[in-house]
Amino acid sequence: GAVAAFAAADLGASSGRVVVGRVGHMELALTEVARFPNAPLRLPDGLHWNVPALYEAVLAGLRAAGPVASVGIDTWAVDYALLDADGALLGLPFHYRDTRTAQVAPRVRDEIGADALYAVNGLQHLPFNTVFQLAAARGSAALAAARTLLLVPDLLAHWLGGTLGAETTNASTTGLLDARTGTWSAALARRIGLDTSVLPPLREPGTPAGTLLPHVAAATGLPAATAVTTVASHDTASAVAAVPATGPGAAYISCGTWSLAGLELDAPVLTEASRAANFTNERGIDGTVRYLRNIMGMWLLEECRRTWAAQGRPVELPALLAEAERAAPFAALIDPDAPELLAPEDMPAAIAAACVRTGQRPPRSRGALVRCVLESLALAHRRVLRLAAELSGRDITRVHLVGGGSRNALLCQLTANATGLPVIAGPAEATAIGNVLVQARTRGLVGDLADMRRLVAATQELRHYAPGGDSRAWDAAQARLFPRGAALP
Ligand code: LRH
Repeated sequence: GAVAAFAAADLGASSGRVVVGRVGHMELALTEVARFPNAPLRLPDGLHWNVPALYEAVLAGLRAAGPVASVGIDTWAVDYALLDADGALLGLPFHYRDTRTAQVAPRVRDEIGADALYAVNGLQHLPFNTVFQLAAARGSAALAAARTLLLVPDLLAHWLGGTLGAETTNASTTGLLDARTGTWSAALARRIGLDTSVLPPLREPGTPAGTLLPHVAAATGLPAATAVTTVASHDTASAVAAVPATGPGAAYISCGTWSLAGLELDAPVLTEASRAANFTNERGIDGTVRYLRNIMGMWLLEECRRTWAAQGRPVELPALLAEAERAAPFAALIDPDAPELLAPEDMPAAIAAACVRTGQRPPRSRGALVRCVLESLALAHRRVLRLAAELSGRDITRVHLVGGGSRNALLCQLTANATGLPVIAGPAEATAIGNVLVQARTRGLVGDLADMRRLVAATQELRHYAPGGDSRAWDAAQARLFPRGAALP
C-alpha cells in the first residue's frame, strides 16, 4: 500500500522538536530528527519568545528530516505576533507568562461581564488569553502599526509557505472566537478596541497553506513543491486528536508543561455552572469540542529543577522521581493552580510558601517536594475530571494520559489512584503524532478521527496503570485542601 512521510514541527513552551512520521495502512512510525530548547527572552519591556531562533531551529530540523510530502506546525496556544503593512514583524511576541496582563485581565473581564464573555467565547478565564493580552496592548505603537495578527504557529507557517491565516483550534484559545459559530466575534474585538481587519481569515486543520518559499527550500534542501499543511496548530488539539481512545467513557489528560484534563464533546457546554468551574470549550478537529481545564502541569517540576540547577544543585529526573517515590505520602498538598505558581522566581520557595499559607509543614527534602507536586497534580486531575463528568453529564470509565508526563510512572500511578480509574499512558509524543496524522489524512492515508485513533492504539506502545492504594486517603486529602468544595478555581 501507499506510504508517505510527513514532518511535524512541534514547539512546546520549554522545548521544540521536528519529527518525521511515516504513515501507511496500519503503519505509523516516528523518528525525532531534531530537538531544541525554547527558552523565554527577558527584554526591558517584558518576557518574550525568541521566534526567529525557533524558526531557525525548525529550518535545521527540516533539513535533517529529508524529503517529506508536507510539513505541519503546532505550538503552544494564545500568543501572537504582529506584522506591519510590509509584512515585517513588529517586535518579538510576548510570552504568556509575562505579568503585564495580571491587572488588565480581571478588569476587562469585569467590564465586559464574565458571563457575557463566556456566553460568546466559552473560554476559561486565564489571565493570558489573547483577548486580555490585546487589551493590555491597547494604544501601543506596535498595535497601531499592525495590519495582521498571527498566532505563533500561523507565523511560522507564514514564514515557511507565505500564506496568511488563523487556524481554528488555536484561534479558539484567543477568546475572540465565537464558541457556537466558530467565527471571529467582531463585537468582542471592538470591545477591546481591536481593529478587526488585523484578524486573518480562519482556516481549518487539513487545508493547504502553500508550498515552501524558494529561500526556505534552499535553506532546508527540500523541493520547493513540498507542501505546508495547516494542522491542528494548537499543540493540545493535536495531542487530543492522537489520544488512542476507542469508544465512549474515555477522558484525557494531555500532560506536558500544562496538564489539560477533560473530555471530547460534540457541542460546547456554556452553562453558568461550567463558567463558575472555569471550564473551557476549545475547538478540536472535525468540529469537536475540547472541554477541559488547564492544570499547572509539569511546569511545577521543571521550574523546581531549573531553580536547583541555577543554585548549583542540579538533579537528574530519574533520581529525583526515585526519591519522590520513597517519600512519605500525603505529607503536604497544594493547589497547583494557585496564581503565585504561574511564574515565580523560585518555584521550590513558592511551593514551600503555599504549604505554610495552608497550615502545612513545607517539604524538607527535594524528594518530598516532588512528591508534594505529583500528588497535588494527581489530586487536581481527579478534581477536574470529576467536574468535567458532572458538568457535561458524561460518565468517565478510563483516563488516557498522553504527552511527556506519560513517561512519569509515578504521576501515572498516582493519577490512577486518585481518580480511581485505569490510566492508559502514552503516546508521549501525541502532539507530533496528531500533527502528522492530520497531514496524512489530506493524502487519504488515514480516514476519520476514529481511524486515526485506532491507528495510534494499534501502533504505539501504551502502558496501563490500575488504580490502587487507599481511595479514602484521596477523599480526605481533597476535603482537607478544599474544605469549601472543588468547583471554584
Ligand atoms: C499547552 C498549551 C495549553 C495552553 C497553554 C498556553 O502547551 O497550549 O493548551 O493553555 O499552552
